[in-house]
Amino acid sequence: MTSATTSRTRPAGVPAQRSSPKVASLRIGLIGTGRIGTDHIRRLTELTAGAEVVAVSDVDTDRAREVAGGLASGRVTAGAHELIADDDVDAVVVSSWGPTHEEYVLACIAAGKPVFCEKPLATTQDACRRIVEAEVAAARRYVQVGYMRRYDPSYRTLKAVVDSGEIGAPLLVHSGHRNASVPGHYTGAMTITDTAVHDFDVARWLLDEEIAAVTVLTPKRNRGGGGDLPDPLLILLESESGVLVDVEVSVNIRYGYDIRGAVVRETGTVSLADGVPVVVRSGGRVGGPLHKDWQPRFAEAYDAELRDW
Ligand code: NAD
Ligand code: ISE
Repeated sequence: MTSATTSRTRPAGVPAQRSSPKVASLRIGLIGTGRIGTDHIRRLTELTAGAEVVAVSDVDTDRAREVAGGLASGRVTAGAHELIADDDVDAVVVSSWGPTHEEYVLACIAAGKPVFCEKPLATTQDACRRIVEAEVAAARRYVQVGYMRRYDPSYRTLKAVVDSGEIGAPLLVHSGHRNASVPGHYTGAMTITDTAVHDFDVARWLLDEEIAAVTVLTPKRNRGGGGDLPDPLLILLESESGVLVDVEVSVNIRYGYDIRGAVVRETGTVSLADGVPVVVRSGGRVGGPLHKDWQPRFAEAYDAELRDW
């Protein structure tokens, strides 16, 4: 296999890998060394026992080289398929752009390698189905999708109350997904495939049932947002048993990153606490700092999901 050994200069933001010898580490290859990919490398190298990142790949080869330079023994492979086929790679993280996921996840299943795939699993229904069918045909669980909300302490507490049955059966779920802004390459379709997918996953997980019907409403557009983006969106999901889930997606709301969740049940409600880490009372006002984006809001959840994988 062709590989390019890289400079050992560690760029800003790329962690130093522990150099102490490890016993029987899982050797991980990572495809897509962008924002979350780099953060996952930090998690795997600094926070996850028994894991080692040994190879990386990215179409932006300069970026991949820069990231590999910060790893104790990581290298850049000639391409993503070479990384998946590499005998020194036991398992793969796919953190490249959504439309690339299907090809890489299918290749991992074909190679018999477990894969942690960032959401979305794929960007079309047919592509997702092909992956599910390939995994079923392989008769083994190979794929975990990066739905980190399932590992978030506040969502887990919400689910524990739902599961306890304490306040009756669920009737309605309210889900609010507000992003301060989104990157320039973000498209209208991504409001569903990149953002609302988290709310769809949470609905299925909280209710423990499938979604039977979906309606997407496009209200008056946010004038301050990104050009033609349908922003905000209101999505109505209907579960098999008739629970209604409303999802507000806002992708340019500017005031901060604000994730909301509430379940209305027969004799009470349960909600995520208001998304501020601390409450400040000052100058005749009460409030607090909001997270600026998903990275700090779900930091603990990302750590926990990778450890679990
Ligand atoms: P990013 O643009 O910072 O990084 C993506 C990287 O993928 C880039 O370096 C790009 O060069 C690389 N890439 C593109 N096409 C490729 C290909 N064919 N082969 C190899 N590399 C390729 O984006 P990001 O924010 O890090 O997002 C990456 C993925 O992670 C997306 O699927 C996104 O939805 C997901 N994500 C999930 C969360 C979450 O909360 N779970 C948060 C952010 C991003
Ligand atoms: C991003 O890719 C994520 O997954 C974040 O969790 C989400 O809030 C954001 O909308 C996506 O673009």
